[in-house]
Amino acid sequence: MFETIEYRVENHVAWITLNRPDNLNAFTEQMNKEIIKAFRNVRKDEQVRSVVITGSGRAFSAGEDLAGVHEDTDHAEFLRNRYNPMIREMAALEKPIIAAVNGVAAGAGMSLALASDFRLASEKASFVEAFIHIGLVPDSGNLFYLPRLVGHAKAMELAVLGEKIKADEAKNIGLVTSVSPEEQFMDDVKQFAERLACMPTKAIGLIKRYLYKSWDHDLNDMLEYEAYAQRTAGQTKDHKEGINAFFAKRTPEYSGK
Ligand code: T3D
Repeated sequence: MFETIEYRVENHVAWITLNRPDNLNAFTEQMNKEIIKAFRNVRKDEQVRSVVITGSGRAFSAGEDLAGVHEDTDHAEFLRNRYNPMIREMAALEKPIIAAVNGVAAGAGMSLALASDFRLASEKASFVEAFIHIGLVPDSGNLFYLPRLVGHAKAMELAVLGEKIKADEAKNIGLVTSVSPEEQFMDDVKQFAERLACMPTKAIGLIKRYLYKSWDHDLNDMLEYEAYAQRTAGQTKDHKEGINAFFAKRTPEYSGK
């Protein structure tokens, strides 16, 4: 079904693995399309309650496959057709996305990690805003997410200087949630993804939707959005289960409904 990625679902977690290890999982048009299709599968599949995106081999992703970039490439159309739909799909997905950054994340590979809701890093992970080294600007949502994650000054430094940062520094600047030893990394990712998949999925989706809204709305708007979101969350089975479990002094069993 897929040629450039692998897709599987296990314990309510969808695993998307970029699978062009010989090219450091650099993106091709087909890979962009397949990633979008995989995220659509996640959206439609009620069994899936969290999603992990990672890379096979030593890299997370080296960004666009530069073999496919030519002098006459229309860069705007390139982005509009291939990358922007992928980033929009991720932002609109009301389930948590975890980027399991196993190795280098460069260019649009870094953008993919930034557009995820959580970034977990292996000690082998690194991040590089590679665009500047080929005279381009960060794209695929990178200029949107980066300053929001690390602040304007750090975003400027990373994007303009294009220096590679290692996992520990990424943790220090708030880019990643955790750094794991290489041999333990996938177990840690699995545990984290399965933990999220057992949580109240609808509430997580609402949190994601309204955190995005908060970026261009004022306090009054947000108070109203929160009221709406809370009414929606308050009507879920998971809310009832949370209250029942609280009074019964037991661990809640959320169904994601
Ligand atoms: O408008 C548009 O153009 C579309 C939008 C584009 C978005 C973008 O992503 S632009 C940015 C594209 N990405 C890059 O510029 C990154 C280029 N790669 C690197 O800077 C480095 O390779 C890495 C930092 C990612 C990794 O460095 P390192 O030292 O671990 O590996 P390496 O030796 O540089 O690379 C290994 C091989 O992968 C090498 O091939 P070889 O010599 O073994 O045959 C290298 O050429 C190849 N490779 C790495 N990145 C890419 C690539 N081949 C094609 N495309 C790549 N992006």
